[in-house]
Amino acid sequence: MTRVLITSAIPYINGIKHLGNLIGSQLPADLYARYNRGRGNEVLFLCATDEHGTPAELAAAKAGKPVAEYCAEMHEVQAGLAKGFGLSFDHFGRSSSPQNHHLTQHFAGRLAEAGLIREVSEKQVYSNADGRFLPDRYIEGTCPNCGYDKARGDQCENCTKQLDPTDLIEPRSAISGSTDLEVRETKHLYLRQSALKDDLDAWIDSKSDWPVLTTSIAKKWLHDGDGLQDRGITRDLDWGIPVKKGSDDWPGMEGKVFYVWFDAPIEYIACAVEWADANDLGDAAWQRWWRTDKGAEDVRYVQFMGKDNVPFHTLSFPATILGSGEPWKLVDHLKSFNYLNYDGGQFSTSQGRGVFQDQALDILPADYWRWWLLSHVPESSDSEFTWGNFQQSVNKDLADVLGNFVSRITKFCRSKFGEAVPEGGSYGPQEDALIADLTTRIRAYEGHMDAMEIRKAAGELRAIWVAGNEYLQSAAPWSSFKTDPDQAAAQVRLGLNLIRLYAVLSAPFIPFASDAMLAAMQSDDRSWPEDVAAALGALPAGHGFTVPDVLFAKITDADREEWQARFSGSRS
Ligand code: B3M
Ligand code: ZN
Repeated sequence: MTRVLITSAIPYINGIKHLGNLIGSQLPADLYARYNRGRGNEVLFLCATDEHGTPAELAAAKAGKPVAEYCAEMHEVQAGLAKGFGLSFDHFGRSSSPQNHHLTQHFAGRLAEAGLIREVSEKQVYSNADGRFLPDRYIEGTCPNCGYDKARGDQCENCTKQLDPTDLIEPRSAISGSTDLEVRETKHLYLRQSALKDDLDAWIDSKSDWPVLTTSIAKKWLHDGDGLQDRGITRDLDWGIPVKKGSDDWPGMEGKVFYVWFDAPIEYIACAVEWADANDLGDAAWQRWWRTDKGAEDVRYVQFMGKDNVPFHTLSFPATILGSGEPWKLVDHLKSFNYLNYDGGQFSTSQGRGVFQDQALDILPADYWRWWLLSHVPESSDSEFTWGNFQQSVNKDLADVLGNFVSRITKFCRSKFGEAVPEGGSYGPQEDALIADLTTRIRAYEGHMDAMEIRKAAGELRAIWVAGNEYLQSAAPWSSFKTDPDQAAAQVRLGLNLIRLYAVLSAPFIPFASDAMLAAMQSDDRSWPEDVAAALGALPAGHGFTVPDVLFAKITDADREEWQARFSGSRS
């Protein structure tokens, strides 16, 4: 049994996320977690809310709430939506947790001892109109690298370049819009990433199986221009983790906090501690996932994230871990994604453009979204959500192929044999051919899932559903029943067993429908079909079942038109 540690990028606390955010990390991570559990691996799947930094402060100010209160409330909202989408986190933590405060300060202390932190007296943007320094997102301006005019002070989301606020051309305050800005002196801590460049380079070179999207971004920031730059890890903000060296004060750093991108990845570790604490498991329980001196050398650690997060995960966070000199687990595989666009443009949180998670669940069950998003995940390039494509995919794949199969076989059996798996007859050449075909396809499906080739996996799963439909069409038990009821019984028995098999195979993509199918088959046998012939005998003759409610309702043209209009404008 393999042990697999899975983390999804932790979403900012600043409001309800759109579907582009969901498919950019959490949903693929959940797919992989569910698949690995299904294969019998031991999984620890962690996610959290990213609660510090300017995004949290700005959102709380907008909501007119103290930031701690805002974060606590929004964490519950995000946790509820995650549950609604079936995200099967073992723990959904908070980067503002005491555990993360402790660990973040611990790492800073270790890095300081290792000589990897330097104090820099630097010039920072001060807004006269706002009466404060303007770090990160409090400043917007034009990207010096690509010319994008809404670049933020920490990063350009257009070209992914990590920025410092003073790099921006024509900067303005994100609070007041004021351009009455001046530069003042303030002291900050810098992580000497440049001193770790060779270690990072060698580590990335050792990852021959990483997607090109991941390594090319990392290599770019290691080698382009002046190479890897040292990174400011403190900010002049009130809300955040106070700057300390372990548990000691850091002279000259009073009133400052760590930069959100310093503490957010450390939350991946702290989240495991929160999980162990919440379940009273003791330190050994989390250490065996995170400390290579305490058992984590056997763990396979996989991270999921959008492409804009790659530099932080391939350079900054590994620099923190390597620089600590302690035996923490480093990521083994990093799966990154392009962007999902919305109906001819971009999803936009600020403009309320696109479908947000709460709205999505208001109009349709989670599995409809899961299936479309995962089967159209922006893997090798950006992809686009359109209502037409969504309607077609749901109606065809889910309703016509899978839903129809389940409905036909259960209804036919009920009407001719009653609500139990029929006995009589035996599998013949046609069934053997189906089993051989399914065996090939299931092995291919496993290969794609192991490799995290999500679109290919979705395509193979769809082909597995189609194979059952085609079998049913050509076996035609409704005809054979008239001449050879025993043969029809064997065909129906196979069909009912296929429903259970489909439930098991499909669970990572559509867990709610999978549960409904298993419930209808009155089975909780979720064992993975290592041997397909055996799996198709799991429900013996005489085993009871019920005809499930419609698994997937079709999306009508009227629905599609209404939703398209409703979500085109701005969110109210
Ligand atoms: N919160 C950005 C994002 O949600 C950031 C990820 C942190 S991962 C440690 O895309
Ligand atoms: Zn740019």
